[in-house]
Amino acid sequence: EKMVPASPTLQSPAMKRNASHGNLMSQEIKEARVRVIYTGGTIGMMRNEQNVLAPTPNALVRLIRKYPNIHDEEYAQRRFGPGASMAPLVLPFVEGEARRVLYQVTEYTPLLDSSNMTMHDWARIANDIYQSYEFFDGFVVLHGTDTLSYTASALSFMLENLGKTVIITGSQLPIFETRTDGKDNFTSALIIAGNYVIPEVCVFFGNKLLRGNRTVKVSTNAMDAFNSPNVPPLAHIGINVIVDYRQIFRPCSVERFCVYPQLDENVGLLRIFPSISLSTFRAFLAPPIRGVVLQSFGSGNMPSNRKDLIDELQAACERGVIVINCTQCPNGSVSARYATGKVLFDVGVIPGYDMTPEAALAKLAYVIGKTEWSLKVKKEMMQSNLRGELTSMSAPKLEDYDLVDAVARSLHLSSPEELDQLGATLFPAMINAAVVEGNIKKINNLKAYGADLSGSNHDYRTALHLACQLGNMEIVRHLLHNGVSVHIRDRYDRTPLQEAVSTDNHEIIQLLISCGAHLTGSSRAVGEQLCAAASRGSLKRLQSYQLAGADLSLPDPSGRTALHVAALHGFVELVHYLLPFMENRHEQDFLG
Ligand code: ASN
Repeated sequence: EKMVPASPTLQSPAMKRNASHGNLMSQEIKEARVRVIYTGGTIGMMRNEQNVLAPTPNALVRLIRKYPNIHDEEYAQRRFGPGASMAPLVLPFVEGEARRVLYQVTEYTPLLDSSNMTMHDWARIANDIYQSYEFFDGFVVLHGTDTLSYTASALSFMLENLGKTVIITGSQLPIFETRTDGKDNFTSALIIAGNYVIPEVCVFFGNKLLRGNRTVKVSTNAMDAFNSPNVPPLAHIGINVIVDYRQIFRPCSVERFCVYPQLDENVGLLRIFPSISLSTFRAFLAPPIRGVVLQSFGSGNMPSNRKDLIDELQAACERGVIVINCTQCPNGSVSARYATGKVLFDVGVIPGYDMTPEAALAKLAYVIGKTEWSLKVKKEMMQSNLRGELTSMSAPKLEDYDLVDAVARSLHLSSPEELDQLGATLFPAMINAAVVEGNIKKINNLKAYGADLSGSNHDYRTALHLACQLGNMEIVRHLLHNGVSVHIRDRYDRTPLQEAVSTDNHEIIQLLISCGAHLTGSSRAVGEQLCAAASRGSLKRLQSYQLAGADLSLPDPSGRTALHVAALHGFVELVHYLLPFMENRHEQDFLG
């Protein structure tokens, strides 16, 4: 089953009633669906008999249902019928956002203090996101703060070609307490996951959205517990949500989303300190270790007068252990500026640039776990920017905003907010003009000027919507190779894939599908479209839906399928085409 709302758990009897009776209520404000994976952490903890905080099973959802700020019971009752205890929760509509967020919470057993989490728990989260990927617009993972940065880093690597928003959050004080950061963190994460396509594993904490693999926990006390020392936040939440689209890291490979959960656990963090003993050092590097994050001093330095240690490192590298050099400083990058640093590079240690120790460790576990990569490729990958986790020295600098600046000057606009606003208005229009012209050079120029190629206009339509509508395969391919999102839905809920289906461009449909695009909307609506195509005798449209992944046996609201309609109109060719897709349905379905 591929359609988002057709998920069995999300389609209650009342939803079906509303849809089949043409109830327009749900159409007034569009909805987004977010899956919440609740793994544990302070956010859902309560005090136990010993008066310490511990996870409390089966409490979070029960209590959320009573909090009108987090759950709109009235809307839920209208939408799903009274007493539907398994129905999704509903975030009250937030003024200024495009969609109302429906969310479904999956509570893990056992709930964990994140200090108890292991790599197996990371794999469980990754697999759960994978299993339900097409049913939801975005994902929120509720997690303890202690090891949150490790999980965020690991997930960023394990979720390959991610196209949807994944946000990990938690809190310093439980959501049930009078003073809590849990409520704000949770609701903001839901709003962003449901309304913004940010194809990264992010961390939301203290009013900031951070790239997950750049985060570190910096405070045991402050509500602002996480920091991203080497890159600015992806978004800030004040009265409004302000996303910095230029910071978003977009996968540029035309491939489908998948997960790689096989991590290698034989990795470790080795923090150098003055007078570290050879025996400690040697014990750490001994088999079965396969990857080591060497946390060196300053800009990547090591006591170069300790030949005993350097020899151990060289021997380890020669045995095939991958040793990656990261600094102990929270901020900045390693480089071979000093003799004490160069000595490491000379014996085969790899630079980790400005990766956090958490990201470097998770990346090592992922890269070493990749069975299809040779040792050489693994070493190259450790130094490459895979998910925005490191700033390599060769990264090109973004050109200045001079185009927008010129317009801004003539309009007498000057503040950074005004410039951003102007860019967000001008760029989509200019990119669209270049798409209409079919001018790839212009698109590239605009990108160099700082335009976000996934940016949308006031109808939330992107350049990819337009290129698909126009059927320009070359531009579609170019946009996809530049990381443009396939999942953005416009004001009328249309995705680029729907544009390609509506214009029966099979080549483009196939390309979008290979990039992870999928149909959205209810299965009933697709059934209706299939019947409409059959009534027009349009074989091509039926083929378009089939290529887009639709089940051609889906019925319309009256229970008729495209085959019924084709038979009724005597379209023999269509009947022949459709029959093989009806295998799963009972013969009786077609009687009469
Ligand atoms: N010990 C807790 C945990 O990591 C801390 C928290 O969530 N604030 O699960």
